[in-house]
Amino acid sequence: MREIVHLQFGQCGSKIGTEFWEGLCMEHGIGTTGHYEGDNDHHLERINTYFDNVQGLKYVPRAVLVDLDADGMNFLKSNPIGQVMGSQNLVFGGQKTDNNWAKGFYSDGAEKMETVLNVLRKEVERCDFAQGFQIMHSLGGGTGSGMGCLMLQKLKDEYREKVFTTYTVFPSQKTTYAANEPYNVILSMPHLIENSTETFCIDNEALFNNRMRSTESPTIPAMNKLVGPVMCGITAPFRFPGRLNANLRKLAVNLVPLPRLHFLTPGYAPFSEGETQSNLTVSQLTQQVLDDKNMLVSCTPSTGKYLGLSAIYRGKLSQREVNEQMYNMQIANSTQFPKWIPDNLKSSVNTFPPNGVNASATIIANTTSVKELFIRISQQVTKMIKYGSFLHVYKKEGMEIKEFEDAQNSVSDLINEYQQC
Ligand SMILES: Nc1nc2c(ncn2[C@@H]2O[C@H](COP(=O)(O)OP(=O)(O)O)[C@@H](O)[C@H]2O)c(=O)[nH]1
Ligand SMILES: [Mg+2]
Repeated sequence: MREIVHLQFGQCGSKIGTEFWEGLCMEHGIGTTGHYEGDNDHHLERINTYFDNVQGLKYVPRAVLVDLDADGMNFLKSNPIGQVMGSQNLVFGGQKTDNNWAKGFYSDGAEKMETVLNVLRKEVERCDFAQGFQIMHSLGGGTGSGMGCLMLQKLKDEYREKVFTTYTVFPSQKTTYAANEPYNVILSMPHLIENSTETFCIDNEALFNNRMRSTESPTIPAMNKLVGPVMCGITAPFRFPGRLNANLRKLAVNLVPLPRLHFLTPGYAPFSEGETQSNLTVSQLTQQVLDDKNMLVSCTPSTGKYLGLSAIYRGKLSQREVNEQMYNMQIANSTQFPKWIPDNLKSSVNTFPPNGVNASATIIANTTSVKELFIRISQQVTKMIKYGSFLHVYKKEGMEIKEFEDAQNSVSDLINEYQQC
């Protein structure tokens, strides 16, 4: 069995991690005590990808949960998923990272890293053959961003041949937001560019805009509810039988033709529940899932190019119909598919349905229009650096302005590389 080891960092990591594990427990018939309560052979066939079976009795998420302050722990305690988690895999501290990347990367986070690595090594040793790691975190704060990046570096040093995946939340000025967040993002980016194999981008701006269409004041918990089904959709091929993206490595082969350009934009349909959304046809799902409004990044793939595109349909749908829809879509949008990457559109049907609806579609797009996200962040940083605002917070931790400039240059290079495709 090729296992995946999950790590989550900081407040946002804890919260989207909870959405992920709740979704997985439901889809695999695991109850709040960790016991199997389902009645479908597919539930357990590949459950070892994400769960350890403890003495044939219980299923425990292969997850390491880290936070430098008490936020993550408090949230976990207040949530039924907390009971399913292995208690020896929780690493929580009493510090505050004050939304400061330097504290996560250089000081408080670095001090806790050996403890985290010890927990992690035990998890890896328990695996038959771990295929790789997934990190869930945000880039706006201090723990998820700074310590998440340090973790990625340590993983790469120690487990060179594995696949490193991140589910990365980018901040938006439309949601809870501290003024220095763009700095934390920009400082993280060189690490993600160099050390992540595939990064699933989750942009709070897109989540906010999506929720704005159904409510006047979207809340973070409501936004998080959008993320759970998407992560379940992305990982469904790792967990249930199917033809596409059967593991992390194959996903990278299908979607990442140039190693640095691995910032993937997920899309999903249907985002809303209810009778009319529960039984969508292949044609309706295809139309919705490729709509710019259904993307988890605030960008316009309809004007960009696809370096790769995977479409994962779930439910009792016809593979033939999916192939036809995808073929027609590619013909109609041929300018979006560069000729130098043949065969870069892949689709498959996983007959096992998702939670709550009879059918869904998830896309993972390696679209050049993701550069719009990096341009947005980079422009915010440029303005701040010009006036030197908040830099003293980082200087106090021993950082120098050069590190900010290097990070900005690295993001500019990335934007240029997307532009040249
Ligand atoms: N989508 C989403 N964003 C969050 C959540 N919690 C915090 N954030 C965002 O993450 C950033 C703050 O990072 P946080 O995770 O609180 O910091 P950390 O605990 O130091 O890693 C801000 O941009 C918040 O808007 C969450 O539950 N969901
Ligand atoms: Mg925190």
